[in-house]
Amino acid sequence: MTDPKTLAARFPGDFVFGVATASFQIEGASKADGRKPSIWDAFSNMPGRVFGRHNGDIACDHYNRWEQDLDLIAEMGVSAYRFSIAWPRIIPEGTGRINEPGLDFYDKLVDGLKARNIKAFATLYHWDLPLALMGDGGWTARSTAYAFQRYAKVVMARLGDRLDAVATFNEPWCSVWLSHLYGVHAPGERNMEAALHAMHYTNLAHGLGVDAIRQVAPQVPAGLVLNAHSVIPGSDSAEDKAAAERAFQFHNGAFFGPVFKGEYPADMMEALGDKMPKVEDGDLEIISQKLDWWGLNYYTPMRVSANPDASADYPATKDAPPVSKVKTDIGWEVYAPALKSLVETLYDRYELPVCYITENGACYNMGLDAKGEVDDQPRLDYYSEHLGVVADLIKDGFPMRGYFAWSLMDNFEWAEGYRMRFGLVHVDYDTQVRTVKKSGKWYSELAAQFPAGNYKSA
Ligand code: IFM
Repeated sequence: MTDPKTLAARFPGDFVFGVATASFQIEGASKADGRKPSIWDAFSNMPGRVFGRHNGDIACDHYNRWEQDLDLIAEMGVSAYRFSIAWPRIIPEGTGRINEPGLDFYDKLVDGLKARNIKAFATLYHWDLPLALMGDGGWTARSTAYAFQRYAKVVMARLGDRLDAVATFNEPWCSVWLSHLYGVHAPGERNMEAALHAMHYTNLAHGLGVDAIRQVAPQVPAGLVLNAHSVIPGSDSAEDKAAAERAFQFHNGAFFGPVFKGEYPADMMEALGDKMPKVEDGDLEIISQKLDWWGLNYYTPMRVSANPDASADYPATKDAPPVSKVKTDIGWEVYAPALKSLVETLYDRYELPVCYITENGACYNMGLDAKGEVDDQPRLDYYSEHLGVVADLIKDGFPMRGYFAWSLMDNFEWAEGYRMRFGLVHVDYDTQVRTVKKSGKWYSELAAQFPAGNYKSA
């Protein structure tokens, strides 16, 4: 483990150290003040979709405890908070009526951050699509992209004067492939044609969202958060290397291509183009507007080998075995060098603006010990190792501007329910008591040193 002071010396004084959460994962109060169901309320209440049929009805009760939670961030000395806004609180049916009490909640939250001198990094979409939009096909419908644009305008008109940064989407890979192709996330579809429609309309919604931000609150730096995959071939064979390139195009190129190059990957389109929706004139220009920043969420590498099955869908790959023996409790390989090579590869292939690591962290499920403390040394080691890589990237000249730990506190881990814990802060779901873990204390010692004196502003 690295001493926080030694590590701090490797970051510029204006580097942003923050913590991250998302609305559905922490807020609870799913029926309060005019909120209507999202696709995750429906999905989590269906048998067999989420572990233990856990749902977001109460979660961390953050909707009622937000002041205490912001106090906790401030006490930890953390100076930035990345949170998401729940579309079903703002426009409960997705289109139509605007729900003022929903806007009031985020208004108070942002004021609360400002009062505590904490930077506000908002995400407009972290997967809680208003359920009513499924009537039109959800993300497989072009109309959802325009509904998102209107929602983005409404939010930015109300909060834009106080936000430090805004992202349109969190991890479109999850709300597209994991939700419409692999069936793991809401709405649980397994269909390539549907997934390709969701891909294009999500990309379009991102571009229309950027338009909305620039029209209503042009002073707020606009970005997009991507969980880019560090794709590593399972062997040196030509087949596995080709498989890794296909996987790169499918998992990364499907989003980075249109957003940062104004085009979909050619091989992918050759293989899957007949299942694509119509890409209308002007769509790619809307999608590829210049961004002020981008966010990288990184946890684990993706190792692939070629799938010899001739009938396998593009990208025709199989999982290859992990190299590192260290795994987190959710089963993800711990391998920090992949973060370094991922950033290098992405800056090599695309013209990218400045970067924030908008999520990084580890799942370990240890609870309170007899002394009422949580000794989560493996999480602390994970942070220490990955932050060392971020410092190396800075040393190598990459424009890394900040780092957000995922997550501030244990929360609803999607299909895994509450059994998987990513928090720096432990949550007792019976009592809602928050306990800062050993990793949280360590992170706080590091983060509290920022912003440091004499830093140059961006
Ligand atoms: O909990 C999620 C988060 O919502 C998005 N990024 C990955 C995290 C861990 O799975």
